[in-house]
Amino acid sequence: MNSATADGPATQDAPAPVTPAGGPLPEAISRRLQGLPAVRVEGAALRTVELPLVSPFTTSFGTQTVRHALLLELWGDGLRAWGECVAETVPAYSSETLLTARETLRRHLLPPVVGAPARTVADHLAGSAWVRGHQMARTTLEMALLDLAGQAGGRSLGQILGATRDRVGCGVSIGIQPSLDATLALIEGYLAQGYQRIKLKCRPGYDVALARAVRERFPSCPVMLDANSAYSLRDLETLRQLDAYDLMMIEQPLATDDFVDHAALQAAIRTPVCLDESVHSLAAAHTALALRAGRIVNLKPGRVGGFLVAAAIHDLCQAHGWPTWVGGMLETGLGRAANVALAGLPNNTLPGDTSASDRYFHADLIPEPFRLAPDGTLPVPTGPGLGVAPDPRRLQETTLEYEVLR
Ligand code: OSB
Ligand code: MG
Repeated sequence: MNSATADGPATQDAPAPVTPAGGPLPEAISRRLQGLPAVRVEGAALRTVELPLVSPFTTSFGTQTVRHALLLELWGDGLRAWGECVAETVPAYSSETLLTARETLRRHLLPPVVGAPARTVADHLAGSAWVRGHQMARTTLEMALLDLAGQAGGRSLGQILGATRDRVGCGVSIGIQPSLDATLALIEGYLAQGYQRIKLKCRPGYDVALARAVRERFPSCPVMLDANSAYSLRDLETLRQLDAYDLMMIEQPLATDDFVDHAALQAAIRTPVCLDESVHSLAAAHTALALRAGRIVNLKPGRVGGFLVAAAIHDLCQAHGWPTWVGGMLETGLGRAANVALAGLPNNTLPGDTSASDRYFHADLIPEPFRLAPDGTLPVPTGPGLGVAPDPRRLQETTLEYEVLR
């Protein structure tokens, strides 16, 4: 059945809700949700905030100077909860954008939740389980629901997800710089702050000389590269040359869907391949493991459709002996708090892209920014839910758009 609506062309009716909990959830997810109370969502608001970055961030697909983030605020039973969407303004890292995420949330993900009777997180999410893709939008809703239910039940996100440590080791992701000297100077500064590993963005033509220069200057520093899909197997000779520099790993050298090529590459080089973009679901993680398309997985909740799916991928990788670590998408303190909670899980044995607030912003959204300890760690938040909330004044200063949904 098709119907024309005021705010768009003919649209299909939404499929009947999947009941009662979207079919059987993977055990790794249902186990984590056990014991969380049902929650009522009385209202929701979407807001776009703008935070200037401390310095431009350049990857193989472009340069960012500000972080625009979509925040979801839910309230109910006297509580207020937050979700952060990691989609960017352009569909370069993934096919989602702030606009597709916003539209998916307001048209499809939020209507089954806002104003519904008290429900468990699983049952709230089941109302939109039919939505295909839009992982970043779905993660935003899941994050806010976990914050709400965590607050209602007195459990931190780390406890819900199964964190086993109270501090997590942190690395830092350095964008492509105008010169090698600029890169070396940045590395020196971050190492002095305590960061446990350095990730360098690379691209064809800015790779072997970069690795060589860094190795010469910092012989024993844990270093890795992130190509954001800039190579193909035609570049095998270049990628092979990187083996000489004792890199911890090379992240996402090939295209998102190139599992077979990643497997061929991993068989041809010594440097461990770490998958980022490729692992966009639990099934994709299965594919990567079965094909040996790498040896390490970067866990990003927004990319896989939620913190619970990310935790399930964590467990799967653990069972296969692949280390995992938690990536980042230049999150504000809200998303950072959630990422740090996920990073507390036991198989996250490598330092994550969970850097301190001042790596990204002069002023974060949360009143107490994340500060790096001299040993290169951040504390896993212990308060119920996310354990953090935005500072109202900072919200006001950074908000570009605000919309209440009822
Ligand atoms: O590929 O890991 C990536 C930031 C935006 C989009 C993609 C990536 C990144 C980073 C930054 O590398 C990680 C961070 O948040 O510090
Ligand atoms: Mg990456």
